[in-house]
Amino acid sequence: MNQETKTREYSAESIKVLEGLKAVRKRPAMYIGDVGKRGLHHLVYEVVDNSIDEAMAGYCTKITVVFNDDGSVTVEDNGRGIPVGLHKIEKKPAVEVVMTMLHAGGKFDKDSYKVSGGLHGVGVSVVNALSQRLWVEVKREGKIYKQDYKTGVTQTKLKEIGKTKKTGTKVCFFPDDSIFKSTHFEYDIIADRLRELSYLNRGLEIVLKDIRNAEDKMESFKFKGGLSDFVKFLDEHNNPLHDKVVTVNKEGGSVPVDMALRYGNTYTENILTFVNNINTIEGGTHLSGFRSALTRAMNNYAARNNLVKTKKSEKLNLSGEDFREGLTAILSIRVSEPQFEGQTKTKLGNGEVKGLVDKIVYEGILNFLEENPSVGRRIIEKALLAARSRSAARKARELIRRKSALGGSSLPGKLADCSNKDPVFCELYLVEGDSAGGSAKQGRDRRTQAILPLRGKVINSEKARIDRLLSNNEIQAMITALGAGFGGSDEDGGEKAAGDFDIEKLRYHKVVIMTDADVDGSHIRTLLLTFFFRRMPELIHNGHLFLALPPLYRIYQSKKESYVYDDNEKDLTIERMRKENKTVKIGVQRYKGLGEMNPEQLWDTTMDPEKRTLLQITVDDAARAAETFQNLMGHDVEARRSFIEKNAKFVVNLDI
Ligand code: 0RA
Repeated sequence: MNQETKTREYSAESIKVLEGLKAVRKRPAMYIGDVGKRGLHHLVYEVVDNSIDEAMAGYCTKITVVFNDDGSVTVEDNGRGIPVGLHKIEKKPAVEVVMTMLHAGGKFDKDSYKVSGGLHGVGVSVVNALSQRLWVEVKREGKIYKQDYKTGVTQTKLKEIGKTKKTGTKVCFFPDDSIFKSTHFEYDIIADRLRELSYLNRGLEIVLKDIRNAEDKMESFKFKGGLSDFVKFLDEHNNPLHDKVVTVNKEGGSVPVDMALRYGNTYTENILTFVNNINTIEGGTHLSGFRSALTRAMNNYAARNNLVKTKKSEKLNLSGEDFREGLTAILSIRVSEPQFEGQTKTKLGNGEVKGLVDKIVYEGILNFLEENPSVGRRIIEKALLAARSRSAARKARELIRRKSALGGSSLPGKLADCSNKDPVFCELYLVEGDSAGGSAKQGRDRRTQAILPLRGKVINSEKARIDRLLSNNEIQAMITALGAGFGGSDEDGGEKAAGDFDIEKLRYHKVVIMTDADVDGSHIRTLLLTFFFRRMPELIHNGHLFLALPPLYRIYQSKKESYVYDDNEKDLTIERMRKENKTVKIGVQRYKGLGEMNPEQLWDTTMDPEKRTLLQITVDDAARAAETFQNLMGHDVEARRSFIEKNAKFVVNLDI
């Protein structure tokens, strides 16, 4: 090849490089997702990822991220430093190639676990292209080197600027405000991700400093326990069932697997999965492998150690679901060529991964349990409880089903049903207490209004396992009266079966909770709402659930009387009556309980469709509502206290 051809080739390459970075500036969203908050913060992740790679390779122990007061961000690591020697093909220092060529990382044999296609791993050159200014400093082979760039374009030669005994890489960049909607970094967003990264990379220290404001802020994340510490961080409020976290760690091999799990005193599961440090929210093949391994390993352990003692009459089958009740688990794996699928590209598609993860986790859990038999025994005991409650729940459900199948005569004895059989016109009043129930039975319109009196406190659905819930008389009576069955396919893992909840079979299109206007009444109301929200959400989502609004006061003056529903209305009414008739001193009766009203009064004030007020229960944000119920009704007393403190000014409405 003569000199001329070489030069031509070289410049052709250079043009390609420039076009590469121009493309990034032209369509930044293609490379970093968007140019909003997410994209901006992604710049930091991108730079940090490179340092994490160096840590994963075993050469870097500390990464520091600084928000500077001039708006720039510095990321520094103590790794080997990006190589500075001339790149054979590009004829430039390797560091310049890394900083200015798209995907140049691939030219080095060190990013086999980098993510292709996903948002991470697009290369630090993308950050360079989207920065007004960026400089890199490399400590290597006894020297300090520096190079400057603007919008990804090299401004200076790689200069030697000093001597050092240390090694490492420091990148400082100013995000381009002509590209990003805002260039303000949020401390908490970055802190959360850096904390997560340090959990995922055991022992790696990540420091975050914010020197933008008068008051500096700094946090250091370093977890000797890695995922084990992560699990403890997540499940600390769950009353752990065992102190020691179950861990599986298999380095090397084609798919390195790191896993930690612990059981707590809850009825839900919380499993987080990561591939190459990326949270795979949609799961995928690694999650399938994990689930199958967990079930097999636990069942195998239980069998080997004779922990499932079944009587002949009681055939207990421990299912995956039983082993996931109360589980907090984190699975982190490395895959060299991950295929990400799904809506948000966070579902791992690599088929071969399932079997590999399954095998490693299966063997790992078995080994761990053999070495920690007390942990093993407790887990199996918990799963047995879960299995019993599942089977008890099935039996309880079948009982209720059988009762309902027998027809009208099987309706609860306490129910005063209505004569109309068209659900559209029918209402079921759930009434607190037998005495109010009695008044309601006498006062109602018996064609369309059915009354079910509930005795005493209703069971707390947030704290009770399903079997206990179903063996509760009041709950049974409600389910039977409603006639729409209970529960569904997800519990038995099968198809929809006879007796599963079916909104089409609902016998009343209005279900009205009618409780006293006192503390007990509001508690019962909350307990009933919790039951419907947790166990019959369709009732709420289809707009069938209501609260009755009984009056708080009766205000009377000779033969005139009126009912008022709050204190403000009371004052206004008294004032009005005073003006109308000055001579007679006015009477005010405070209703504490529904039972204080006679049947006619109850009908007039609370049940007459012409005059009454019903509040329809709606749920706008299911996740928030779930959290609220958990706070109010769950095990965690501290959470309940803090919720009530935070919402103290709304406490009056808490139940509505
Ligand atoms: C390529 C090769 C080597 C290290 C790196 C890149 C490297 C890149 C970054 C980015 C941020 N920090 C980094 N640290 C290292 C290996 C060099 C060798 O063999 O010594």
